[in-house]
Amino acid sequence: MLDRLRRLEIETPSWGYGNSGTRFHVYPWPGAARNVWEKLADAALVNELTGVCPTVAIHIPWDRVDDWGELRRYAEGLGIRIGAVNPNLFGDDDYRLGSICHPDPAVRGKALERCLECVGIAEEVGSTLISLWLADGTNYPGQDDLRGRHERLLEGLQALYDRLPAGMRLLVEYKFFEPAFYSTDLPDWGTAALACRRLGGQAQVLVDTGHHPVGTNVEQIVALLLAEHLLGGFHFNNRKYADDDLIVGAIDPFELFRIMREIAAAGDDTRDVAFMIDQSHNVEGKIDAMIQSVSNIQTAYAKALLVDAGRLGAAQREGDVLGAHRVLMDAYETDVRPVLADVRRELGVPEDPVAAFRRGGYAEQRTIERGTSSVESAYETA
Ligand code: LRH
Ligand code: MN
Repeated sequence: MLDRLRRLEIETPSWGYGNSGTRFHVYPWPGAARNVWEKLADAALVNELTGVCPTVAIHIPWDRVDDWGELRRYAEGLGIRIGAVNPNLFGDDDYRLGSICHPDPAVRGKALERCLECVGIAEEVGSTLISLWLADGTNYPGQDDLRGRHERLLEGLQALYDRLPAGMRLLVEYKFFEPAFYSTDLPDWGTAALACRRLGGQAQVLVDTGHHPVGTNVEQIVALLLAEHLLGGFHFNNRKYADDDLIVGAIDPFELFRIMREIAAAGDDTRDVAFMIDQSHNVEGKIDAMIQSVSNIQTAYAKALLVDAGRLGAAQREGDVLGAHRVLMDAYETDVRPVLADVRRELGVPEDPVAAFRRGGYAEQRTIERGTSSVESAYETA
């Protein structure tokens, strides 16, 4: 159990360290990272204080630089590596009606070019993961041909897949709505799984925990994708209503435990699963929020690894419904803070990394170095 807990690596998102908000307002945070270099420095601090975050995901063009080799060396100099490369196919005027599903072949071509650029970037920074989310969809019935958009989706994904070098994986992320409000071209795990099956072994599904209708049994989707060897990774966060991108485990820690139970039970089947965080910290500090998120995932995994699989299996086979449920709850209700403190001592990191960050003067130092940079929200730039 301790060994699996020690080996759990969690990737943090570059975009989680910068100022972010909603369409209503972006509240600037003192000392927040302003560019990819500062985002990497903050990611390196999270790794230094947790010992389990050796990679950071980047988003293109948000994190574009002139010299990818220089960025790679800078990251490695900080003791971290560049992880998943995310092509941004939503932040451009041309993508009003979609990107690879757009009616206009010229726009579809532009979107594919962005994806192929990211394949090149991944090769330069030593990454083996292209993490693709599409905002593509429609807002009104009749706006576009739904079957036509699906065919364009498959065509575009195939064109990207055919250009993946050996050893590089395409993670296909689905989301049931937003920013499209009538139809989304990659709305659910089924559409993503069918597309990945059609593409081949280098394509797998990415489960963003905030991308399901309320009430969805996310751990069952995880179990199914694991059974089909189609689970490529997670974007961990939490929500109460929609894609709220709150701190993972902050709203429903029991759901996170149930998800990590499927991971714990799957053993080696999860060796290639990318555990990544995808959050935006709109009203709180970015770095300690990220550290808390890492800690929440570790807590859920530790409890999940404590489940007595023998007793659980026996109760399930005997049809002892409550007995089986109580085996799970025994683990969930176990205080794993002592176990986590042991693992952190072995890793040579603080027993309470959030407290260590808060008393370490890191926030104050960054505020002095970086000041507070204001960002305008969508409405304010209107
Ligand atoms: C879409 C999403 C996607 C990212 C973005 C920052 O909601 O989850 O993974 O590209 O957030
Ligand atoms: Mn996501």
